[in-house]
Amino acid sequence: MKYGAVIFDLDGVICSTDEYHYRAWKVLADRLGIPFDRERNNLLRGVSRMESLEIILEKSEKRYTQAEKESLAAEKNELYRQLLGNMTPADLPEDVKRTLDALRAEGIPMAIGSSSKNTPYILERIGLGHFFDAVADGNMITRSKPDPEVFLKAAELLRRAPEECLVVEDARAGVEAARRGGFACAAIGDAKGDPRAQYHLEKLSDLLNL
Ligand code: B16
Ligand code: MG
Repeated sequence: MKYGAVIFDLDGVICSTDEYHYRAWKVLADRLGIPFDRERNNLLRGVSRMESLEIILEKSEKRYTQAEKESLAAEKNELYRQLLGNMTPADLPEDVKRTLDALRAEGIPMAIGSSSKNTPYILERIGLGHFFDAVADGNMITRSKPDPEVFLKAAELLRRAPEECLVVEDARAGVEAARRGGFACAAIGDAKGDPRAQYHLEKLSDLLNL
């Protein structure tokens, strides 16, 4: 690994909670009669809960008040947390575990940079509650990706400059956030083909060849 530190996105990179976000939003959208599918769900990757709701409501004919929106976002989060509650360390994919262990053995500092306010709970569920050297998440920022704030916070906590760090992202908004913050980026999953990323990973362990 030629970088001095690695900052991982959480949903869709470390674990498949992106699937749970989709399922929870889908229940809500169906209840409201709003068209929503997996392709539209990709627009929500890396963006905050309220911004995700706004994107979903773009397809609604009804106008919602701020209080109604807050209640809808809370309803989705409740559904999402029920799904998270079933997660165990077995939900940490073997390839991810092997990659994290190999980077740890190399002595590479590692952080999480996630827009999710549920980050501490997810890390605890999958057995990584104490693994990372730093965690920057949706509770610590005011602007979500594509703003670089969460990655800059993670780098600051690691005491590394952006150019020393590699960001790993599955969201197009996250790839853009890395670029704006001056970070190199390895894209995976939905963002894999994004030309703004320097590296394109089939699987997380491809990081070990960089
Ligand atoms: P929460 P990441 C992001 O996490 C998700 O990709 C995005 O879909 C979600 O809306 C956002 O977290 C906020 O999540 O509702 O749990 O606060 O990809 O940046 O790890
Ligand atoms: Mg993600």
